[in-house]
Amino acid sequence: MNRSSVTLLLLLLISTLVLVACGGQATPETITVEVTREVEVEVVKEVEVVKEVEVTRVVEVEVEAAAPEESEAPAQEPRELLVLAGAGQDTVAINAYFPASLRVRAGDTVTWQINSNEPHFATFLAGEPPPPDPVPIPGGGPTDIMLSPKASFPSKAPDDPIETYDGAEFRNSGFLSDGTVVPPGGPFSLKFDTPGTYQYICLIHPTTMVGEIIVEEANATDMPEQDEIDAMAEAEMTPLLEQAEEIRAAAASSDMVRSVPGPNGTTTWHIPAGVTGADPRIEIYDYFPKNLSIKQGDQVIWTSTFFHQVIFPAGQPDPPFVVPTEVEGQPFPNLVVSPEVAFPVIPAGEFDGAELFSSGLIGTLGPLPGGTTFAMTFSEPGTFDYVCSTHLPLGMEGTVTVTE
Ligand SMILES: [Cu+2]
Repeated sequence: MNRSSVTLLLLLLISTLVLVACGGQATPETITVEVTREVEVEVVKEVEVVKEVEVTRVVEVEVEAAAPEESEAPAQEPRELLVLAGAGQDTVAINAYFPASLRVRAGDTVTWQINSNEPHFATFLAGEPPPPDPVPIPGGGPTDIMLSPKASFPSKAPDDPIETYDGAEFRNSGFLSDGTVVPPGGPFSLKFDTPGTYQYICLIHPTTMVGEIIVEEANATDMPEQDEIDAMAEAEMTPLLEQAEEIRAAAASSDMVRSVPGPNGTTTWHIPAGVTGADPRIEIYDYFPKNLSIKQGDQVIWTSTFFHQVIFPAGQPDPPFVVPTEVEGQPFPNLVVSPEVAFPVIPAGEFDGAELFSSGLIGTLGPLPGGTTFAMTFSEPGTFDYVCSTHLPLGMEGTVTVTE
């Protein structure tokens, strides 16, 4: 018999004695209530003590049974892991990270390295909206714009140690570039010390180029090593590159040239400036067709899917996309966008080959100064070259041949 049972019995005995002693007199009810209360309080107290003992015992059993190897295992040696940014060369751009999702341990460092002619970013926004890009040049006129410094350059100062990311503060690679489109930049490294899932984006391809780093405990086992990570990257990349070649071949087919009758017996021709695959991570940065033959008086309409231009330099040098411009007291240059690349230049109603025509920036990335399409009517015979200044280094150029 335990303590509470003894106490209960004892107190019940007392209450019985009291009741007996009181007999059928006028006051027994009051006395009974008082005694009963005392009984209840005592019992509850004692039962609680017993329960506590039982709970303690259960916990002890669980701790012994779990034998928690995982939580007591020592932290693993921190590792340095590599993720590739992009794939494809020349006009083929596969805008994705390889692998797109990576599991690491707290303490590991991840490095992003460019793997395509098209540049990319690896940007951890920490809840911020993406920085606007391009932006006005401070103190400049209405056509003075530059690429966003916040986007273009690393969040880390050159001499600072590698940054850590735990979801609290903006971290950015700046341009990861092999130097084809914009000045060389990267690679970019970031250390992860706090378990969690962290998403990141490419600021140039924000809708399709999204990656994640899943950070597990520092002592987690069964994590992919670099050779497995490379195999995952390869398995994700190969089918996209194959599809891209098919898309490029299909878009370049002469069956795909589109035209409709225009006014006064002329023809209106349609040229895609850039093609996006059914998988939107695949972009072909080219004009389809690259070389078009038309008649005097015909119109051509270009439609941009991404971020391009149609620039007929008319004998002038091709305007560069960006001109890095040093600024006194500023550690990085302003990446000034050539005005005739950024904004439409339409000096006449029809193009005769004498003056530069430009669509400015056209496409779906943004609201862009030139909108999404650009139309030109050709009044003189000749063969006229045109370029996308941004993607000319990838091979984005075309010709329009006008006959009488
Ligand atoms: Cu382009």
